[in-house]
Amino acid sequence: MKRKSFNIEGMTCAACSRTIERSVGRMKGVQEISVNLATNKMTVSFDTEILKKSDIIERVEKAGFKAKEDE
Ligand code: 9UX
Repeated sequence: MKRKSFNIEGMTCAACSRTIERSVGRMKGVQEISVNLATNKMTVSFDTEILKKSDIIERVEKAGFKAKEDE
């Protein structure tokens, strides 16, 4: 299990952050997710044997937002 932070672009309301939480939260291998609308941060705990960071980023982008890994 790994915990990673991402920067999200394109969120303008609380429904946006909930959309991402729901969408990423449904992915197999995701244990915990939270999205902070105010800071544009997403934190995800996930099983590295099932998911890669790029899978998560892809999912966010399919939902209509931009995601970048935080350094
Ligand atoms: Mo409401 Mo957030 O349309 O994009 S969900 S602003």
